[in-house]
Amino acid sequence: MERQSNLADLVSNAVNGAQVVDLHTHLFAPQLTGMNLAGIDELLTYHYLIAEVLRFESVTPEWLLSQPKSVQADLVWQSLFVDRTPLSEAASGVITVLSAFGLDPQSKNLREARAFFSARDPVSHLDEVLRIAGVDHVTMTNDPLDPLERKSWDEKPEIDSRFLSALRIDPILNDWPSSFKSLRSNGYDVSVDLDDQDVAEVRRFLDDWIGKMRPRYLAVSLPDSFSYPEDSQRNCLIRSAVMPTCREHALPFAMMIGVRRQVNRRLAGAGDGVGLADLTAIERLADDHPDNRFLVTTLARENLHGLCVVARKFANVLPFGCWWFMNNPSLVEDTTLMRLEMLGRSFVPQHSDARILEQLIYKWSHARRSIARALTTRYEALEDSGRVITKDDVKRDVTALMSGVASEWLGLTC
Ligand code: RAT
Ligand code: ZN
Repeated sequence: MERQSNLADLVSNAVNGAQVVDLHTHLFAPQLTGMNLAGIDELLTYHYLIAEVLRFESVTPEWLLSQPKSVQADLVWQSLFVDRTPLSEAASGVITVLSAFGLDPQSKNLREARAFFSARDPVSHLDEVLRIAGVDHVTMTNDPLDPLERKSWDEKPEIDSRFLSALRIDPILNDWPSSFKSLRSNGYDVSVDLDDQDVAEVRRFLDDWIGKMRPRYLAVSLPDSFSYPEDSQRNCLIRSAVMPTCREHALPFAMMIGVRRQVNRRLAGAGDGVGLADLTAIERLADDHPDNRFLVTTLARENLHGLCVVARKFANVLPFGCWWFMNNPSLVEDTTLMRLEMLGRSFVPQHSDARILEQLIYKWSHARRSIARALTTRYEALEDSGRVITKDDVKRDVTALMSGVASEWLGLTC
């Protein structure tokens, strides 16, 4: 069959023109003051780049991390962008951002970029970044045990409606013996034992913060060793506090599985690794809780196929994003193609995980390229089988993938 010669263009125009709902970032609404990161020094000291520069420079992590941000950024620029070609995904992302603002990506120093970013008005800069990135909604990661963040929420801010909240509960689920003390100091009558009364208090804590933050989901990142069922404090909390709370408030539970925290402590925020998880935990959890919905992503590439199989068995499991070490164009394309083949369009191909505002620009423009390529491959296979792909087919699928499915799971469409 003769192929519509412009199929690839049709798809890439549709994907590039689609507005995005970003399911997971580390950005904050402007009203949550003191938490927002932006500008060239932040971009260059992103923890992905800190790990990379330490592969080339003979400085110790302790020395590098003790320097002011501007010194760290100068070294990263010199090492990864001037002395070498910025080949890695994280480095090429900075090039995409500079180019988007008409800044010289070949510059020998950061003078021009620093002057540019420091002259920006924060309000119009935010608008422009969202416009260039084509992002409608940005989901934050909100930690009620972070003192700075708690203070902001307690002031009852009127949050910019483009920002959605997500209640992140890592410390509670991953380290109860320490986090119970934080809950106690916030007025919850809990003990290290985690008895019935403690669980009731955790539920009160979650209810209170759901009331304050109005989150779109509850979230946790989990180690590769995560297992369910299991006799552990984490599982007791998931079963007796998280599941009923999510049901009561009609919220999904997002699980990001496979991180091995601090495999190299000397690298601090850049020191986390990856491990292969056992996905029978998700099967059992989804089976035991048919009335709960689970947003799931895994960090190990080898887990992504298994996750598709789990999602085929459990409609209450939604695979999302190519998380962190998976966020590389080749892996995003590969993963998206596999998910299309196994799940149709019932998944969310990517989230940005942006920590620095301008990263939205590169994370989304790069993801769009990979998603468009994967979708084109699927359409070509369909055309080879005899189905004609129309402009309307493309628009409908692209809208679902870039915003529709995420909107539905985030409750934006009700
Ligand atoms: O991608 C990242 O920036 C990681 O450091 C993590 O923040 C990860 O995305 C997470 O949410 O735990
Ligand atoms: Zn993240």
